[in-house]
Amino acid sequence: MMADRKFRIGSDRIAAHNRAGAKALDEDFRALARALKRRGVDVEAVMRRLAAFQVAVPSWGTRSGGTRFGTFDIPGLPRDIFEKLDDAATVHALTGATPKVSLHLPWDHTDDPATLKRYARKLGLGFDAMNSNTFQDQPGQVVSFRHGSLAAAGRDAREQAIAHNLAVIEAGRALGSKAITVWIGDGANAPGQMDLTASFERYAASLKKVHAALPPDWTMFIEYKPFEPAFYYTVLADWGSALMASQEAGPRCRVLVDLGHHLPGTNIEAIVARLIRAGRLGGFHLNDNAYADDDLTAASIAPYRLFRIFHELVLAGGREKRFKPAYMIDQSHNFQDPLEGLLQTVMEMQAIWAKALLVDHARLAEYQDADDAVAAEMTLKDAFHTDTRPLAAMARVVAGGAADPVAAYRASGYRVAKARERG
Ligand code: PSV
Ligand code: MN
Repeated sequence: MMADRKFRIGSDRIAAHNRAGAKALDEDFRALARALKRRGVDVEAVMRRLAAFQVAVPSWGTRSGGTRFGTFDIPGLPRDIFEKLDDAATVHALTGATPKVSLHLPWDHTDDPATLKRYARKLGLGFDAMNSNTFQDQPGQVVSFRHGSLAAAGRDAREQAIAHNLAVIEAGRALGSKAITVWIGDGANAPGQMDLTASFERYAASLKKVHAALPPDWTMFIEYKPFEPAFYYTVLADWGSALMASQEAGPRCRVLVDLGHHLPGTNIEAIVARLIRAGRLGGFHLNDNAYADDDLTAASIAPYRLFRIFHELVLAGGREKRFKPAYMIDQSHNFQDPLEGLLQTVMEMQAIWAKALLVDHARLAEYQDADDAVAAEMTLKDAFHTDTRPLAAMARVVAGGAADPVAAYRASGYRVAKARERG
């Protein structure tokens, strides 16, 4: 691997970008910090907590995503998992907030995990949750998942799906990952096709076997989704089923909330609050949706919804110091350069996390106790309407990233250089 011959966005280039915008950022940051101090905000504490906010990049998010009608690749996309790591490292260099990558097997399979781990370490990256895939058949697969995987009526399919998840855990162990995310597409397209009770029991029993194989310091996440590919009935369709399944599977099985996996109008922050209450919130797949599982860029459609979810998480973090859900991006870029989509997402996330950190909890609680709906809502809105972008930009600069990652990325000519390198 000729790591050093590859084009990279180095710290000198990022520093030059930051120098060019330093005066303007400094002015904006100071003005905002003054206004926030007047509101009683401890700006240093907000900056510390903002700096601690990290999110994992999905390996599959570095390539063009698509729809079931196809993908449209741009020149210079990564060709293998090593090049995907190069791109993930670029996102981290520019944001300072994405030190981990989430892999999906078998898409990212390697016969040589030790080399991959070394390569990642050299890039300053680690591995977040491993994702298994029993929602597609792979070439040469012995039993088809056509009629289901972990919940299949056929024992052979179930055992094969369990074995795949165990293999994913082993692969992740070799890389230093600490979690596995399991999403299944099992379900039915016709009423009567599947026994609703037996299918759930089979799923929970399979999960229990995967849970039993977790290394002691591992967690597993299960991801629910209301429909697609099973349009009439999905075995793990909602958070209630996911909570039940996680409780049956074992103490280290947690529920993962993929923001796109909700029907329009669902109050996701209330789901998040309930899962926290049950001690079963594992983490997030961040993205956005207008209709269904659209995999749009996080906060592109509903930034206020993301803010309300983050607000619940900030509150939970205040109550329980060890509360640490996993944040992972799960989105698919059809029209954008995927790296620009990822950079834009991290910028949005940091700005909205900063807004959530600005909520005046004491005042909010007073208004809630006084049943003052208007004042309570305005307290949330005070935080939401604050333009926190200077805080986020400053946090990135302090972390060695770029004040404006998308602008720095565009100016670097990264994709053109990669098109030349990668063919
Ligand atoms: C399913 O829609 C999902 O959200 C799961 O996380 C998958 O693993 C991922 O998308 C990959 O396409
Ligand atoms: Mn997902």
